[in-house]
Formats: sequence, C-alpha cells, structure tokens
Amino acid sequence: MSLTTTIATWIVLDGKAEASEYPSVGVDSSRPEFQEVYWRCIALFFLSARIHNPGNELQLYCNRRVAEAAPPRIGALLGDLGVTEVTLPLTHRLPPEAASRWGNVFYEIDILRHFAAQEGAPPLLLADSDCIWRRPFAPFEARLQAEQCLLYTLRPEDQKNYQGEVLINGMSRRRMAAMAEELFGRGPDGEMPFQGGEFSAFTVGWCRQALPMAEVLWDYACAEAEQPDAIRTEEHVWSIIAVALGVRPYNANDIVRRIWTNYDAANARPEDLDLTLWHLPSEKKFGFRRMWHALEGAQASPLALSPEALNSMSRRFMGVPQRGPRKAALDFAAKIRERLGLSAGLGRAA
Ligand SMILES: [Mn+2]
Repeated sequence: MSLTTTIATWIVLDGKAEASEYPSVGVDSSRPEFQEVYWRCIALFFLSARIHNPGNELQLYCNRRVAEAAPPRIGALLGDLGVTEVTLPLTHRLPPEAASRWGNVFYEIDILRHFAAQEGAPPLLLADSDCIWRRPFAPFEARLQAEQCLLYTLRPEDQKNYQGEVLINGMSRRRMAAMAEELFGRGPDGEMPFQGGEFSAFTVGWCRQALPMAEVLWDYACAEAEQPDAIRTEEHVWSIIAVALGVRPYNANDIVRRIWTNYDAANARPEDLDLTLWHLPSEKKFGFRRMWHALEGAQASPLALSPEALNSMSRRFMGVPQRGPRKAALDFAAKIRERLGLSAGLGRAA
C-alpha cells in the first residue's frame, strides 16, 4: 500500500435540533444557506488539493450521503476529482446548552476513531474545509513519517488573549497544561503551546496512541460542560494531547497558516505566498463564494486548470497577501447585502 498521505476534510450537516452558531458563518447551522457556505469551501478545498496533489487519495467525512446532501454540481465535482466519501455519524456532540457555538467540532474524535481502525493505512491529513491548497504536500511526507504528527501551533500574535489565565475559546492554557500533566503525566516544557484545530496530519500508529486520550478528554468535556475554563473545542483536545505525546510545537507552521483577511484583523503577508495551505476563516462567504461561482460559470472544466492558474485565482479571490480594490468593494457590498437581507427577514417574521 502506498504511504502517500490521504488528504481529508469533513462536514457535519446539522438537523434542526442540533443547530448551533458559528461566528464567521451565521446563527443557524441547520439552514441550507449555512450549509452551502461549507459545500463551496469543500469544492475549492478538494479542487485545489487535487490540482496540487494529483497522486494523493482525497477523502470527505460526512454524517450524510454526499449524493443526497451536497448541491448537485458540487457532488458531481467531488466525483470527478475522485474524492472518496466516508459516511460517519457524529457521536461526540456536546449538549446544546454547553455548545451554543461550534456544536459539532468534536466530530474529529469520530474521525480519529474511524482512522485508528484502518489496518496499514497511509497517514491522514485532516484540515478545515475553508482552506485552499497552494502547493503539493509531498515535500513534507518525510517529516510526517519522522515526527508521526504535524500540528499548526498558533503564535501569540496570531491569537488574541494568549496569556495563561485568559480563556481561549473557553479554556485557559494554564488549565490545558494542568490536564496534560495530571491525566497523562506530561506537561509542557515551557509555555503551553496552543494548537489550531484547522490542520493535523498523523500516522495510524500515532492516532492509536492519541485516540484513548481524546476519549478521556471528551469525558471531561461532557462532565465539565457547565463549568468555566474547561474543554470546549477540538483545539483544546489537540493542544493537550500534543503536549502529552511530545509533538514538537510549530512543526507544521511552515505548511499552513490561519490568515485573516477581513477589515479589522487582517494579517496576510507576502510570506504567505510560500505556504502550502491557506486557512481563510473570514473568506467563507466572500472569496470562496465568488471563486466557486467564477469556476462554475466558466466554459472550461476547473479540473483543467494548471497549478499556476489556480494559484493566481486564489490569490486574487482570497486577497492574499493583499486585497485588491475590486475585492474590497465586492466584500463591502456583500456585507451590506447580508445586513439588509437579515433585517428584511426579521421584518417578515415580525
Ligand atoms: Mn476554519
């Protein structure tokens, strides 16, 4: 079996009862408009993954069948790209009162469990769907084999409120360090590194060590759901496990970066052009939407794009390292339309 890494992302399609809020997308994750935002990201994630990584297996984890859940053109594209579908129910969901935001991010534990059971599988690279591939992963295969797990560690300047006592999405780094030490006997050497949940790559062997730890942490997340300073997101789980298993901090930071391209917090920079993967949380409803529509409306098949042509599109549509005046105007107009749409909707309801 080939040892070439499988490139994967995931989507959980919430029903009405499980809906929760995702700050950069919207208030109700069960609505089709909300889910289409993610489907467009998935389309561009896999298109860019395929164009830059023609030999890698591509995998989509989803709690429903793609054929019945995806917009038809995106479902068809995934087929053309050779994306393998893994239908996997979400079994790790915090109770709604504990998770008004990001209610389904512990799906990654379901994915770990599924992957750990694969005999002799090649490594798995699991990324958020709001990521765009810019280069092949091949140069990092040897590092992944050597280190067994690669993670993206947020630098203090990339993360607001980085100090020990401050809660990062609901949990302090001090508490993460304490849990690693108390539960697994190994804390951080110095500062507690905070791992971004948007990127992880690991071997089956590493995953089999991590999975029972993730299950223990999941039990704590449930037991402490009503408590302040406790596990709330997959990032907390990744951060604790990484320390406990001695993953070298920052070992994927030359591969991927969380790039903010919106008005108040923009941090894109020229060096981002050297990265392999861009994580673009603020482009879900802007760059991803427009780039997908541009490709969908084009005569030629998007699969025929060269890596260079694709990169020049993603650079322009995502505004990295700089947002051009046309994108700035379109983003602004889209924001205004969204506000108007929202208030019109409220007006009808009232
Ligand atoms: Mn993301």
